[in-house]
Parts: sequence; structure tokens; C-alpha cells
Amino acid sequence: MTEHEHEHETIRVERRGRVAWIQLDRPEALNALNTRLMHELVGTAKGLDADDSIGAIVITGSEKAFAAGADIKEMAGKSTAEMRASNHFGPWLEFASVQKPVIAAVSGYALGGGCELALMCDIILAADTAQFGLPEVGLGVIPGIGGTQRLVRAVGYPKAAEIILTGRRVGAEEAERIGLVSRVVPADALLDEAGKVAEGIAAKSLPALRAAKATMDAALEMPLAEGLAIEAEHFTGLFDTADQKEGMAAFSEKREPNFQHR
Ligand code: DAK
Repeated sequence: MTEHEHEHETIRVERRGRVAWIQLDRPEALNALNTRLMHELVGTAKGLDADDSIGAIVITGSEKAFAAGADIKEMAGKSTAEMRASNHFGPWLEFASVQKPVIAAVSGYALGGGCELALMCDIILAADTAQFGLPEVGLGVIPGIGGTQRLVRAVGYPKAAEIILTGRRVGAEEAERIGLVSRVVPADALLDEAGKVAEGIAAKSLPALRAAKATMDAALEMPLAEGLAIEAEHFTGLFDTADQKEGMAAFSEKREPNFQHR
């Protein structure tokens, strides 16, 4: 445990081998993302991103709620000037720029900011009880931490428009069908399954994982030619890593690789 991982009020952090688990823990507010939770979560994720003994991060909530949104009670009385000054965008941008694979294990409500948090993760595993939605227009606002941008990219404009403009909920099966989540699993298997996926990823070469993620990010941001150039750069760059030599030697020697993550 690093210093950052002690004394949290709104999250619990646990390391199991090369996998770090962050559980959102504000049961009294269905894990609504208040300022404190945002800082604890983002600070912890950044600390884990800088720690080479960790290869993958799992974010989860409770059975009832992954997170029911940004904290409505905290925001309700704010003015535009106060919202601007509160700089909520900065920390969430830092969360979204974590370089290691992040898996959201979603059970129950993932609404508003909770849905947006899941969309910032690389892989979303959903319990069959999961309910997604961006209900902000019903509160007189819009999704504010990436929902309008990431949902359109994830599921396409017509589906995203219907979800965002109606504010309706999307159940786990539909979420899988439209490509909002990676996979649905039975609720009682969610954490086991998330653990398996995360351990599988964390056993791979960390430089390769980082490069894969950076290259996929480019696919969302750039014209194809530029994205392909970035892919080529990362691909060739990996040939100076110890892990590339080990990974390819292990293949020839018909054994499992023993990666040093460098
Ligand atoms: N904020 C604050 N408290 C919440 C909350 C939320 N989002 N969601 C639930 N809670 C609290 C409830 O008020 C209740 O507290 P008490 O009344 O017991 O004190 C407790 O959690 C349990 O909730 P319920 O009694 O309502 O539980 P139910 O099972 O009856 O209903 C529910 C569960 C999830 C259907 C319901 O709680 C609900 O509709 N919650 C609100 C969902 C929602 O509208 N979420 C979107 C929030 S808006 C920003 C960027 C982004 C955003 C904001 C700012 N910046 C960049 C600055 C994003 C905005 C949002 O996410």
C-alpha cells in the first residue's frame, strides 16, 4: 500500500497480485460521485498508474449501485461561475488518461456520472442487474464528464441520442447488444469474472498493454493515416523492451513468458 491508499472515506482499495481493486464506498448515497470521492478515486488511480507492480485496475461499486451519478445535492445550489471554478473536468480528464487497463465491474445503477465513469474505463463488465442511463436532461443539465462524447462514439449517434434525449434507463442485455458494455455476466459471478479478466491482462507485458491502449485511443481521436503512424511507432518501439525478447523467446521455447514489464 502506498500512502495515498490509506485514510480514504469514500473508496476502498485492495491489491491482489498485480491487480488493484477500487471499490466506490458511499452506500448512503448509492456511490454518488461527490468532490471527495472524485479526488480519492482519481488520486488513487494515478498512484496505481505510476506503480509498475500493478498491471490492471478494477473499479467496482456495490451490488445495488456502481454509482448513481454525480452528487446532485452537492451541485444543486451552484451557479455557473461556481461550477466553472470547481474544476470538475480536470480530475476526470486525469482519470481518463490513466495508461493502464481499467475495468469497470458494474452492478446495479450506473447513472449519469456513474455511467460516464464506466465509459471512461477500457472494459465494462456488467452484471445482469446493471442499469445504465444518462438522465441529466431530466435534472435541467446535460452529461458533463464525457457522456455526450463517449456514448456517441461507443454506440453511434442514433442510439446515443435516444438514450441521452429521453434520459431512459438501459438494461444490461440491451447495453451489451448496442455495444455500451463489453460483456454481461450473472450478478453473482461479476467480481470473479472481473478478477479473471484483470489477472489475465495484468499477466501480459505492461509496456505492450500501455502501447495497445495509447494506440486504441488514437483510433478515437485521429484520422486513420495518423492513427496508423502512431500504431507503427508504438509497434516498432516495443522491440527494444526486455518483454518483447522474452515473449518471443517463450513462444519458440513453448513455455509461458516471464515478463519483467520493461
Ligand atoms: N446524488 C446525491 N444523492 C443521491 C444520488 C445522486 N446522484 N442518487 C441517490 N442519492 C441518494 C438519495 O438521495 C438517497 O439519500 P437519502 O434520501 O436516503 O438521504 C440515497 O442515495 C438512496 O437513494 P434512493 O432512496 O433514491 O434509492 P432508490 O432505490 O429509491 O432509487 C435511484 C435509486 C438511483 C433510481 C435514485 O436514487 C435516483 O434516481 N438517483 C439519481 C440518479 C441521477 O439522476 N443521476 C444523475 C445525476 S446528474 C459535472 C460533470 C458531470 C455531472 C455533474 C457535474 N461537472 C464537470 C462539474 C453529472 C451529473 C450527474 O451525474
